[in-house]
Amino acid sequence: MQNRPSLRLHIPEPVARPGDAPAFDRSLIPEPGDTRRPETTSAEADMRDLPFGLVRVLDDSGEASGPWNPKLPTETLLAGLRAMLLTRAFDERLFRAHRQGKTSFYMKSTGEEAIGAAQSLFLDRDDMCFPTYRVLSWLMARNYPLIDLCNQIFSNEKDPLKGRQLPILYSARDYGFYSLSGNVGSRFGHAVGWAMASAFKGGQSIALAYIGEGTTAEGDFHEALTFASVYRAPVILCVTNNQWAISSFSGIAGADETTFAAKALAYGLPGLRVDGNDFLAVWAATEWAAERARMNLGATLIELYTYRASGHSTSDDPTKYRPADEAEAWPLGDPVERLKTHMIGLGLWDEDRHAALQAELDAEVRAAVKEAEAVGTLGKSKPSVKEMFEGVFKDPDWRVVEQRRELGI
Ligand SMILES: Cc1ncc(C[n+]2csc(CCOP(=O)(O)OP(=O)(O)O)c2C)c(N)n1
Repeated sequence: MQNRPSLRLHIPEPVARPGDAPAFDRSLIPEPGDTRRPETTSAEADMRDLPFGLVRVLDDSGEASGPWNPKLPTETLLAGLRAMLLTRAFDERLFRAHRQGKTSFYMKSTGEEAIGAAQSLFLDRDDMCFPTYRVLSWLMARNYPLIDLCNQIFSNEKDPLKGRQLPILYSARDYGFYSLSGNVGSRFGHAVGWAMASAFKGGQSIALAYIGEGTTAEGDFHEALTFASVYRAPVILCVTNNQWAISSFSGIAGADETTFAAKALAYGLPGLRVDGNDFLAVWAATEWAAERARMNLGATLIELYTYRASGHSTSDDPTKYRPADEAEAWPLGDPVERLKTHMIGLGLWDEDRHAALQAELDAEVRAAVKEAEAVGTLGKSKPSVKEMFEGVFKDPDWRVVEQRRELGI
């Protein structure tokens, strides 16, 4: 007994804190071409190495290579670049609108724009995405009206959701964008259930869901994987590993022990680890997983390896918990710059056209913000109170009827 060591807990700590030099482990980043692309019909047991590789297409100089190269046509590359640039322009302007008191809350997706853009452009209109608050680029890629986003962000009379959601928790069924659930883990279960229903009805549509790496520590993640695996649900389950869950680093959710893609192994699902800052790699991995889902081969877990370049939200100050220059040190760069460099390298794009597109998109955002401001910003205009009673209950409860009567509306 006496020779036994005292028991102790292991508390994971990030390698770098404010004031330290940023440090990322490059051993987790193989070169494009190093990670094989198995046939989509392969058995899960024959691809258990994939969760420890990294699907990459673009190298550090912006050249595309390797077995995952989706060889996209020019118009798709352009559509992707446009969606990402529009997301960034919108994020910058609306973040500032929060600082000016025009909205109560905002969240940016800086550094993660390739994910929603590629997946939105790739999937069919009848498929359904169960989003997080950091995939605005999904809506941008499908040309969701900017004015509707702005009206919701300003919580004004024309808010399309009538004040029932937080400013950036959008809902756009016609754009394949399911109502954004503020309870972070729940979307995985919703997506699996939706996919199971699609298969149960003998349909053709598949689902895609996002969860942050921090949220994989919640039970919802594991319940969803169990159902997805057992019933071979046609769903693509994406873990966006952006290194931070507000101020908790990814190690708190288990990143030091294994990869998030490797969580798939315990459920007998294929797991892909993918460079989330590479538009082409995200596209290729999604294509692979979608093909399996459509062939009734079931779900795939995709870890999108990326970095949250901005704060978590307008309520967060990341300089309190991580080095200020950590985003610049992210070894997989910036998704917009990488696609731009790739297109310039192919002779499809140049700096002048890039600057002109940025200016055009910024003007579009400015115009939408102006139009929404004319309706009203936070507190200056509100959805009508009577909206509160409408569209919720098919047969309103007597208390609701009574409350409405008391208000005289
Ligand atoms: C069930 C639940 N618990 C806690 C929260 C508060 N919350 C909102 S975002 C967040 C962090 C999520 O981190 P992660 O899953 O890594 O996603 P990221 O924001 O980094 O994309 C938390 C704890 C919530 N919205 N829902």
